[in-house]
Parts: sequence; C-alpha cells; structure tokens
Amino acid sequence: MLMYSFLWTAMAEPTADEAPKPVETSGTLRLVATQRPGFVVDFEGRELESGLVFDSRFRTQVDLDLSGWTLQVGGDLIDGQFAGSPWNLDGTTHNYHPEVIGVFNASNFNLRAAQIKRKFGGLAVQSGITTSHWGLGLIANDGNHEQLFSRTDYGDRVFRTAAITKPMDKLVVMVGGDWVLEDDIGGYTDGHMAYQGLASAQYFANKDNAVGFLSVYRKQTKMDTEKSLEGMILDVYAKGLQSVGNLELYGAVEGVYLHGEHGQISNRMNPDGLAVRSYGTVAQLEVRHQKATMGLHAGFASGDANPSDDVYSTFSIDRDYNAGSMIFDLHQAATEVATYNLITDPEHAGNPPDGVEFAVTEGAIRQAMYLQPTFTYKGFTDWMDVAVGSVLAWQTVPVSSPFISYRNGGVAVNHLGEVTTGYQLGVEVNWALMINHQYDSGLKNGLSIEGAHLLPSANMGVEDTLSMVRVQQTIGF
Ligand SMILES: [Ca+2]
Ligand SMILES: [Ca+2]
Ligand SMILES: [Ca+2]
Repeated sequence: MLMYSFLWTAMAEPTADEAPKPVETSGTLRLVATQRPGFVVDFEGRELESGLVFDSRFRTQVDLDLSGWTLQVGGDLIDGQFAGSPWNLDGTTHNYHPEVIGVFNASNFNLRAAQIKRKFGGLAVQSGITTSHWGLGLIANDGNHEQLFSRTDYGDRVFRTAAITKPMDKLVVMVGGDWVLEDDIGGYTDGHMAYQGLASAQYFANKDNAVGFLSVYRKQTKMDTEKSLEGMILDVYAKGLQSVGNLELYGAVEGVYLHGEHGQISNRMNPDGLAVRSYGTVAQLEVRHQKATMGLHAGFASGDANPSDDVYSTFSIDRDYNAGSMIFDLHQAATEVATYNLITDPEHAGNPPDGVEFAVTEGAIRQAMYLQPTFTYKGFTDWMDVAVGSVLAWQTVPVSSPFISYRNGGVAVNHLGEVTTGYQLGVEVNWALMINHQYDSGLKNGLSIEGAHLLPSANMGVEDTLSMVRVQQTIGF
C-alpha cells in the first residue's frame, strides 16, 4: 500500500504519513470457483441452471514518484469468468457478464487509476482516472473493501480533478469535479455522459474516529436518447472505535439522501420523468476481542410502492456494499436480468417502459432492508479464521415485481407472477473458513471456503433451500 499524507483522504481511506518510495507496485490475483444452485427466474418458467464456474481477476497498480509529482497507473486484468458453466440467461445487461466465459476482451480490463497528484504546501491536487470511495461505501464505493461472506466486483471509476486542504487541524476539506467513467448510477461505459461536482468535509479525531459530510451535484445524459437526470446527493457518515478493558467496540453509520429530477424514468401519467426522493442508510456494530469478533450490520434502502405517481423513491445501496452473497447477489441479480429480458422482449411489450435498465443492479440491495449478525473466531491458530453469520432480508415496500404486477392489473405479484404478501424476502445462512499467510518476502496468500444457504420466504417463489459453495484463492504482493 502506498502512503500519502492525510490530505489524500478526502474521498479515500485514512493512510499514514510516510515519504513515498520512487516506484511502488502492488497486485492481487484472485481466483474463485463457485458452485451455484439453480432456480426458476421468470413466470414463463425459465431457470438459471446450477453449475460450477471459475473466475479470475488480477488487480495491479504502479506508483511512480517523479520529483514531487506522483503518477498512479493501475487496473484490473482478466476480470471475469474463464471456465465452467456460465449463466444460461440471455443478455448483456448484467455488468459482470456472468453469461460469458472469456477474460481477454476489452470488457475484462478496467482502468482504475491513471492520475497525477501533487502537494503544494498545505494544498494537494489530483487529476486523472481514479476510484471513488466515501464513508462506509453506501453510495461511493471503490470495490476494494472486502466484506465477510461476499465479494466486490465493480467500483465507481471517475476522471476526477480535485483540490484537498486542511483549513484547520484534523479537518480535511475537498472540492472537485468528476466525469463518471463507470458507476452504479450510470457512466460512460453504460452510455451516459455524467458529470458531478463534489464538496466534502471530514473531521478526523484520529484514524478510527471520524465524521464526514459530502455533497454532490450530478447531471447525467443518456447519449442515445438525450434524456437527463440531475440532482443532489447528500451524505453523512460517522465512525468510532473505543477500547473497553480487553475489548474494542466499533460503530459506524452512514446515511444518504438523493433529491433530483429523473428524466430517464417515466410512466404513463408522467411522460417527462419523475422527481427523485430516495434515501438509504447502513450501520455496523462490532465487539472485537483478540480471539473473536461479534458483529451486527444493518441496512435500509427506501422503496417505491407506487410506480405510477410522479415520485421515484427507490434507493439502491452501492452494488459493492454487500450483505451475504445469495439473496441479493445471486437470486435478485438473476431475476433482475430475467425480468429485463421478458419486458424488453417484443413478444411481451411493444414498447418497454422508460428506465427499465435501472432495474438491473447486479444484485444491489434495492428497496430492501436487512440485519446481518456475524461471529468470527480467530482463536484456533493465528493463520485461520472461522466465521458464521446470517442475513435476514425484507423489502421496504410490499414484495411486488412492478412490471409483472402491472401486467396483472396491479395485483402484487413477484417475478414469477405469484401473488405475494408482506415484505419478507428470506433468510440467508453463511459460513466461512479463511486461511491467510504472509511470507517473509511480503507475498500474501489467502484461501477461503465459504457456503451460503438461502431459506426463502414464499414471496421469493423458491420452494427449497438454495445452497452455494465458493472457494477463493488470493495471491498478493
Ligand atoms: Ca456507487
Ligand atoms: Ca413512485
Ligand atoms: Ca454486490
């Protein structure tokens, strides 16, 4: 890891103050084998077939110090599935492309850094392509923050020009502008021209105790339709760590509110677009002991129970901020693609509704809430952790597939066309065995075996428990 001054933390993680070396390289190879379950994904009975699939990613970065300027270049190579049985669902709407085997296309390479940075006294400036991360990662997430029982596959990528300064001790202020290359709201790689202006202030009592406020103004135009969205993102986070005897208590919370006009989503009564009023929040509590950690994470993303009024109130937590790996990242992700395929099929709808592509979120936690208790035990040996946990998930509006329910005359039905009741999604049970070793050379080796089991509610349209097993190997330097 490269260490710059605290000044670089305006949209990033705190790092220690150290003089940079002239050249630093880092990289991590991740290889994953996943055995996924099969299940029905639409009301015509199509099924995501079960199968074993292998994927890879080599994330690397080079940092050069050139007489006071720092040049950073990095990205992901061979990022995708390289063997096994891919998803048998049509379409290219899911940005990870689980329906493809092959890692040597342009889409399997993602530039994550190509920027210069410099400090001029108390002012730091940066310009170029970089990843964006803020707070806990609720809305701006660089896809480089590992979480228990899940994987991160994306990351918000922007061309950013920004200035960062400390007007007083412990207060870090940033102003900047982005051209969005890729993120989960829509960037250049998804056919949008999206610009945002940012201003943030963060108070760091120290590395572990901080509060921050971010405001973003965003304007985004879809290149083919020239329809726009514009609005404000207001976000606040706080985190704290406190020692009590031989325990550490950790707590963190982040909340965001979106306020704007969305011309890319419309309905029959409001053909010019909808007002956006949506919000989300996540919280993390952990009790940490040398030998074990108990955690309780929770999240809430506002929903929209009325698809025909003039307000769009659905919120999606960033697709790289996860709770488990089955309910959202597999089941919801596959049904999103299947629903998209059905309603854009000319046989079903002459004219698919505006903004239908926004319903494909790569399994983001969207108009849903969850509780995730976890327990991690480190007491067997210093190179092995074992963990168990659960995700209890609900929708924040009654479970209903808006497009399918519309076809059913407004009766709430799920993606299979089955009548639903209430808010419940299901319960996911997770376990993991994680082995880590660092060699004297600095090489880091990680191996994990994880299982996830989904106990669905009747609303999910799945009869049986679904089980997934994943083996992951990482090699880092
Ligand atoms: Ca994002
Ligand atoms: Ca609405
Ligand atoms: Ca995810």
